[in-house]
Amino acid sequence: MTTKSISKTKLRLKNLLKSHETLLLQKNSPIAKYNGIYQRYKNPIITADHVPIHWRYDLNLETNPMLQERIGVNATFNAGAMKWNDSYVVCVRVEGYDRKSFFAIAESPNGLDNFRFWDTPIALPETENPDTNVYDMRLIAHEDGWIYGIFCSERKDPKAPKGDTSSAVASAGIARTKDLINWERLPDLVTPSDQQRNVVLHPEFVNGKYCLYTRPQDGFIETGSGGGVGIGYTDSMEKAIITEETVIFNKKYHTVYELKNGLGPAPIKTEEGWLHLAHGVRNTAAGLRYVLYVLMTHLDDITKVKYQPAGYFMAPNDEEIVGDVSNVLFSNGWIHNEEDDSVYIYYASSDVRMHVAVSSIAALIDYCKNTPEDHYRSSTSVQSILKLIEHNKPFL
Ligand code: M1P
Repeated sequence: MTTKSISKTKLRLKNLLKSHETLLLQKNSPIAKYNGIYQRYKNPIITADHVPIHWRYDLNLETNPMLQERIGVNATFNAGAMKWNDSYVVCVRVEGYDRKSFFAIAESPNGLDNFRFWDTPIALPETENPDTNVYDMRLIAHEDGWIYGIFCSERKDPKAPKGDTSSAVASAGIARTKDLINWERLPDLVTPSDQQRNVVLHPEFVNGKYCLYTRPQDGFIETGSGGGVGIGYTDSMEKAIITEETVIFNKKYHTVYELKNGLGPAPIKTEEGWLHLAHGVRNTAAGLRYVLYVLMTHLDDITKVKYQPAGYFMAPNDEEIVGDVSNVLFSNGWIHNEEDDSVYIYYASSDVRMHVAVSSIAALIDYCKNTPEDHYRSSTSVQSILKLIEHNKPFL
């Protein structure tokens, strides 16, 4: 290397570090459009470019004279979330160029911008049956005092015929921590279903048992005769076994959750009921479309839906529509700020980047109680509009 090229590389490194810092310090702001329910923000809060430079580059110009990126990051999405010592943390699914996902915590002082990854990604212990891929961790601060991370653990299907390099088995992996740094891996959840994804732990004991929301499925992608959001109970998380799984939120013909659905983050307790955020999937000529929807269950019977507004709560918008898996919104993290009752909804678009939208408990309760339900026919949808028009007559 000539002296000229070395100084050019040093300048490239300086600029790389500078532009990374500028990205991390970028302020976020609300977009102009507001529907009275939630406020979207302009910038994605975390992208692949937010991942620390020293996780991707060898910074020693003697061993990396061309300053090549050694380990590429493809996407940062589907993050669990929680409040942590007055700041906001998200447990991000970071996916490398090699298609493997892992988890990493990023922290922000205000939950809206300046998210910065902690020093190192999470070194998640494996079980004796190593995961090929892990993703979509829900963070749940359970009343037993542990923070649980429930995630999808994917392994090649041992029953796949020779030459089938795609068939996989999804199970619910379980880990727990007290500091979000040191994680204890527990055995995967055992359920009556062949496969599980989108499993969520209810934050409180129910009749002295741990309660898990499940998503039974027959195959890896298709839920098949399974599907819907199920519920089951276990005495212990150290050996979590559900023997009976009951579907409580069904998939249904001609809805936004016709093909499949799955719970997002752990529900939030309000005076009116448990607020749930879920994703619904339907098929289109352009492929699957994932949207977010909201529902509320009863405080005294968490298996019963109290309110379920018709249709979607959020759908992919403008630039959110395009990505590795286009037309997807997915959320597995939200934070309730008890001080002002705001709710920060962390969602990913098209399996690529993370965003935030801000709502409040009052707005979500109002949305649940006052948005008409789906009565499953065009004619009943028109009836809902006619009722609103009639109600509005004195105000026109
Ligand atoms: O690609 C969209 C989503 O697909 C899966 O979700 P589900 O199991 O509900 O179909 C998951 O792989 C998720 O990570 C992904 O965002």
